[in-house]
Amino acid sequence: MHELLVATHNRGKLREYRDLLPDWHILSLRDVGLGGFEVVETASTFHENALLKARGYGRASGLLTLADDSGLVVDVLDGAPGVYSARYGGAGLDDGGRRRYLLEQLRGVPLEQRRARFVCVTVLYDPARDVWAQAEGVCEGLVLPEERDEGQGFGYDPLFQPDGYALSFGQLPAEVKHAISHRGRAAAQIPALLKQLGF
Ligand code: ITT
Repeated sequence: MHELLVATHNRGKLREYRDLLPDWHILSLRDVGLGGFEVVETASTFHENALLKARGYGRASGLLTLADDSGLVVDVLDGAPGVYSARYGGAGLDDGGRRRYLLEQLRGVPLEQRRARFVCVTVLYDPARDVWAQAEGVCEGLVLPEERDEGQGFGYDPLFQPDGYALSFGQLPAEVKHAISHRGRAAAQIPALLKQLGF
């Protein structure tokens, strides 16, 4: 089995990549002794931040590395929280606090104006040759007026209802989320990315 470092401090993302890439021996940052190391996301696009993370953690580990930059883009908020999804509402909030903050920003906005999409950019980086390839996945839907959760998912999942479904990502089984999600769609392109990199 080939080894791949999934370079994230987000446990929800790590769990999803373990599901999405069953043929890989997935290593976490903690597994490789980088649990306390953080690449700072200084860029303003998903693509640039994903590349910063893939290169930073790839160089630090010397391993084939996957990094993911993702977030929720809400039309009526001019694209917020977007690349700032992990810091929305200020440092110090947890996932629940960020969801409450988002609901507050959308208070009184009718359902038909709550259009949003999850975006995920995945970068694979090979530090041995300093080469990388990237894929993007998008999932369209809307931000619900209240949380709907059955413990599935993480982050903004209890507030996001994908198009074509009457349940939130916090309620849908993981396999259903993976089949249609931004991350699932980006991960489906990983075989092509590996080919691009000459593996
Ligand atoms: P790493 O940078 O270490 O990977 P992070 O959580 O900071 O971890 P991002 O900068 O990419 O990652 O921020 C992503 C944000 O978007 C974060 O708040 C997530 O909770 C949220 N998010 C991304 N994908 C999601 C998903 O599938 N479901 C719910 N929320 C998601």
